[in-house]
Amino acid sequence: MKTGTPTSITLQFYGPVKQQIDGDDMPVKVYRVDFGTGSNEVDVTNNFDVVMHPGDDPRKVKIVPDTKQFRPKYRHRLVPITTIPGIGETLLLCDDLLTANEVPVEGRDYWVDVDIALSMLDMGGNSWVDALDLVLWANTPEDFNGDGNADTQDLQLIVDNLGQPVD
Ligand SMILES: [Ca+2]
Ligand SMILES: [Ca+2]
Repeated sequence: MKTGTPTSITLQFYGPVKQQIDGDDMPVKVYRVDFGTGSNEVDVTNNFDVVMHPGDDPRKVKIVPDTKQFRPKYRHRLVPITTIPGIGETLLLCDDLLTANEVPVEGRDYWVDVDIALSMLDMGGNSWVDALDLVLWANTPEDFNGDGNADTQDLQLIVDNLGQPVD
């Protein structure tokens, strides 16, 4: 899946799911890896919160940024915890089963590429990434890729997308 900067990512399972322990513990791990190379994996689970059953759908688990956003220009790997977790972690289990045994959800990874939302780069708001946006950035640098610094990496994102229309 490729998308602009998402405000949340919702996983939908085949059947109802539940956390082993109710609470704010994350039953899904979130890792961030470099776009392209897929290397330098970092566990960023602590940057996110979980919302179980958004929209009252028992099959859904929503991952919402807490302190940080889904960082643009990174690939995110979401992994439901299906084996005995560490301290403070909780398994993601199937719910409403016809057996008394607890069964973890199927173990699989979900990959999400987070791209820059071009609308972020269109600082002038004329629906194009253009030279005006370079000028505006130079006057008021913005941090597009969410690394905490407004620097030449962010300026380069405008340069890389010059001439692109904004939806
Ligand atoms: Ca513009
Ligand atoms: Ca930046």
